[in-house]
Amino acid sequence: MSHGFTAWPEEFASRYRERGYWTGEAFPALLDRVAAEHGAREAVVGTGLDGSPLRLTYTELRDRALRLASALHGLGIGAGERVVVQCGNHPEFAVVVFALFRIGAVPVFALPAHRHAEIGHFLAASGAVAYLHADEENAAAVAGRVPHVRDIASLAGLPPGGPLPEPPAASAVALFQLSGGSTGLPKLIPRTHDDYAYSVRASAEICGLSPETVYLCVLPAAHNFALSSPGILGVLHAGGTVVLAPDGSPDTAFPLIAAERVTMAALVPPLAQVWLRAAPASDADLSTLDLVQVGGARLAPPVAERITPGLGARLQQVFGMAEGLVCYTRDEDPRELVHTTQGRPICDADDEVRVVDDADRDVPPGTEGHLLTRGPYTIRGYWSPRYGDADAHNRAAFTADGFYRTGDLVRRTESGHLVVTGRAKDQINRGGEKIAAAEVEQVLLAHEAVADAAVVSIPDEHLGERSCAYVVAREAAPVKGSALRAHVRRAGLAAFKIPDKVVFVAALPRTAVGKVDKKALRDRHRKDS
Ligand code: OOB
Repeated sequence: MSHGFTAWPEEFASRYRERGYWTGEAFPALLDRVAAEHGAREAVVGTGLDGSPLRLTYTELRDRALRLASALHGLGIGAGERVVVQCGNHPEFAVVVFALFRIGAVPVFALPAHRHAEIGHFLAASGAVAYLHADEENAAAVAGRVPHVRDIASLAGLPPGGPLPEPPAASAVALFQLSGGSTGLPKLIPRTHDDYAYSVRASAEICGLSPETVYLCVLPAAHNFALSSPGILGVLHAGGTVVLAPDGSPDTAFPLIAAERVTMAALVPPLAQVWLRAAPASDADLSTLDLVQVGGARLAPPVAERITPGLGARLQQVFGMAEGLVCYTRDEDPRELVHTTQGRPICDADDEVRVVDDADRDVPPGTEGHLLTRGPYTIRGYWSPRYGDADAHNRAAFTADGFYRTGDLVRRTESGHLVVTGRAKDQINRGGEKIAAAEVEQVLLAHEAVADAAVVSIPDEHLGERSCAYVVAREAAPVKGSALRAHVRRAGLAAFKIPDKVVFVAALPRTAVGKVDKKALRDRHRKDS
């Protein structure tokens, strides 16, 4: 498992241990600790995979996780082996995750929206031994490609598999998150117990979580924001209650807030706007809601200003990434900063942030530049045993001294807060859902009628950005935009990656060095609309 994993240099690892960020407590020990402390309190609440209400106390969560751990161990799934997990927002999600943690197997967190092309890629790229799913269609499409394809709902029926192995070391890789991607297929992001647990504990503290916290999880549970910032794991660390909602619509979420006396929720900006529009007309009691986190995509300051008056809760902006760095606005920040910045990093002393120009030279505060970062919970390389540490992608995505090139353009205020001003990576942020332009372009180019294609972001009032495919058609084969959209769907990609708009052009604009000029395409869209 260490094969393909880029470790922190020893000098950094020992500093992170000395300073107490890496405590040596792996997630199985965390669950034991909270089960001992808060045993009878409710840990996870929601609709079970069978459609009926399911409420698990800390003791029940621990017991179910241990039972499933034994069963999975009995199937022959062992330490260090990868398991692609795709589960909606159900209490069983937490059971599966802690079961895998306990036997040292490493979940690869697919999102519910992912379809068979993506799942197939995750299975192959991670060398997974199992796919645990809640989606028959995907399962059928990848059947036979891995030893174990199992419906999560059926796991409870597995026989116990004997005594459990030793729990994993905290320095081991605990899980894989997926990159939003900019160069084709999503990359695997290895997160260790030590580094992930630090980000979870520190986030829980920054957000003031306690056993009284009732967290409504409306974003996909497996996404880094909902899982760890502080998310599900942060709330469980603090002894609070996680309420898993199947979706974030006011019709679903507001009654849950009232019934469960929810104190906190995490939203992407488009959802925050939907909640703001729905709140005045709703008769649900939202008065327990105390903290609303908004992140994943740019929150416009005028919307930010409306959160507290409109929802009766404090606002916290969250700017994070699955690769590591997470920034929060703080309670003590002046309102102006909470409304106009995306916060500052978790770790004052050791989240190192550089803002640089195109030649990697630091720019002065207040000037826009590329955000580079390294620190106690930011990876030093994407994972791939096939490429190893010298992988060309890693050489492009990290500096020689280990800073991650986030691809975000930011400006740093004198106070150390970051304002996200743009993006250098070739990605579309569709209301928090990330689309690598190259991944969709490759699928479009595979269509017989397509000679050339470029996917760019276009502004959207509701989602912030949507995707637009500029397509050069082969003359001999006339084709419609709708046919190309259907082609992307048939290729087995998540629905959010289907181009929102298709525009046919005679040729794509090129830069002096012959690359597609995406800025010219975005400018052109602005002029045409
Ligand atoms: C979160 O993680 P990812 O991996 O899905 O996406 C990371 C990217 C960032 O590099 C940035 O481009 C964008 O999403 N982003 C934001 C943002 N938060 C994320 N852009 C502007 N404003 C924000 N507040 O999206 C994520 C992970 C953990 C916590 C929160 C979000």
